[in-house]
Amino acid sequence: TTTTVPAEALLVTVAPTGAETTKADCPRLPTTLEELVATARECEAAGAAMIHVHIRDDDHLPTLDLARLTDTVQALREGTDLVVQLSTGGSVHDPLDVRLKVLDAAPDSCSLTMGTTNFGDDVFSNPWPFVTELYQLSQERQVVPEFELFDLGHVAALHRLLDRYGLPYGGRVHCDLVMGVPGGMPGTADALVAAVAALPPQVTSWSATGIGRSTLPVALASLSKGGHLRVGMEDVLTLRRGEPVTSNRQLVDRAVALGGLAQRRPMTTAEARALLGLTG
Ligand code: KMH
Ligand code: ZN
Repeated sequence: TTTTVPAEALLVTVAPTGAETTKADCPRLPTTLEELVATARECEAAGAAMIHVHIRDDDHLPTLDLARLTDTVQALREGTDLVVQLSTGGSVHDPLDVRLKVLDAAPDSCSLTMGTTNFGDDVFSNPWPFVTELYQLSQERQVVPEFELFDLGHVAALHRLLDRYGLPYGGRVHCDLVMGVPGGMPGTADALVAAVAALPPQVTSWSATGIGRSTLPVALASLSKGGHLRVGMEDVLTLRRGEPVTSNRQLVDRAVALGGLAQRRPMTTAEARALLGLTG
């Protein structure tokens, strides 16, 4: 049977952990496998259909350890029906060769950032040869990429990639606008409209996330333009000034509520798989 995805269906992706926040600064950040699976289950029940995963080691520090990644994919598949997307971005300190190895953990999807960007005081390195190697590896391994676009230049690079290397595994093209990173495009409705207008014609779906205080303007702009939403403690740690996020579920609940105002209802995991071209 084929699942069709109606326009009112809203993909909510949860990015619960990230690589930047410390457990000491944010004790509620899910950093252990148990915490991650519990968060994933709660967020699925609240309406998320995909999870964007960064993992931590026993000291709660970011890691791309392959055995841990493999266990994580398995645990999330056992505990949830979410589409499992592993980050290939890792942290700004992860070497490119280690980031390529993430695909050995055989996730459903992987993030694929379309260019180098200043990232606060650091540099998030994504040279063109790395982007093309990771892309071709994702095609070989049958992993669906989510193209992460931090800047309008990344949108231009996506045109170039798709024109030269063809469509991703699954035949759909899904991207995520990551806005409001210091060094990337600002988290404003104007920037979102410009980026969406510039997307390549092959793009079949897109979401957006605004970092920090840009989370609400970006979410509202995305809904206005018919886009999907990514939310989570990777991207924002306060619900409003002075009120810390205490669980990823709060952010998924808020995304679902905003979607409801825009007459969008959360997409099922089956619809998310259809959206992304994940058949089996
Ligand atoms: N942690 C950032 C340096 C991704 O997951 O692919 C990169 C990042 C993007 O979060
Ligand atoms: Zn990430």
